[in-house]
Amino acid sequence: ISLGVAHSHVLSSSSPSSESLKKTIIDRCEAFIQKNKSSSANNCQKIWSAFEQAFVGRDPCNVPMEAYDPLIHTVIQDPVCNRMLFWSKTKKIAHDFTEKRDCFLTLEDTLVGFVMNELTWCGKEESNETFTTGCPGWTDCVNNTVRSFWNRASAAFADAACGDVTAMLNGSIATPFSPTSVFATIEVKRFKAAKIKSLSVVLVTKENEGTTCDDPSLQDLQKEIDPKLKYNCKAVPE
Ligand code: AVW
Repeated sequence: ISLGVAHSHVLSSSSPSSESLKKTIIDRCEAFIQKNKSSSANNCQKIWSAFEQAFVGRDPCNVPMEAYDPLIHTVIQDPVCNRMLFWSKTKKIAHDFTEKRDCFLTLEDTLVGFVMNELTWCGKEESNETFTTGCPGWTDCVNNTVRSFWNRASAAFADAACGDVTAMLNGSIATPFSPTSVFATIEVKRFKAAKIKSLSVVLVTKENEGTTCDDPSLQDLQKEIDPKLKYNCKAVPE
């Protein structure tokens, strides 16, 4: 069965210079489709065009997440019920885990997430060019090119969530459910009780230290979700 999953250890992901962003994106897109036959209905050239129109010629601090709607609508992606893994402040450990276990899938294991992972890009007003340096950072302005992309892609990933959903959170920090994270501000808010049966939090902890499943921020998470959705939390040593 083709699972629609690609992992970074099997596919190369070179880092681009400004002229080759297009090449990097198309190469990654084609490599993904090669490995994930269920994605073969996608056209990488069309995906590039839809991506590019979101930010080229725009002030890089004034790209709302909706600018990526055409991109999200262009990508054909099967939902993968029961196997979706959300994460917050656990980027490395969550991806180390999904690399080893083909059953779970993060946003970065889907086509758009895989293609844009770790890239920086932006445009400029009154210019046709694409830049990969000198772009605003994550917190420099709210509607920056890169952050709006991840907000939009995360929204689409959460919209598609179904069955039993898992979230890997960091038990070594004071607030594992951080109210300013993408997980809290975008993803949890989009979880639909009609499609999702349960949310399982995996709280990654250092042996016998850090926060527990009783943490107040996790109680906030429980309050945020629809009461029809089953909630459970398990502390797991790293
Ligand atoms: P995260 P999220 N400066 O670990 O819940 C620079 O907080 O937000 O997890 N880069 C930043 C900043 C910042 N202040 N904040 C976030 N980032 C970037 C998509 C950075 O690349 C997946 F579906 C960091 O590694 C997960 O379920 C990344 O955003 C969820 O959203 C994640 O920050 C993870 O987002």
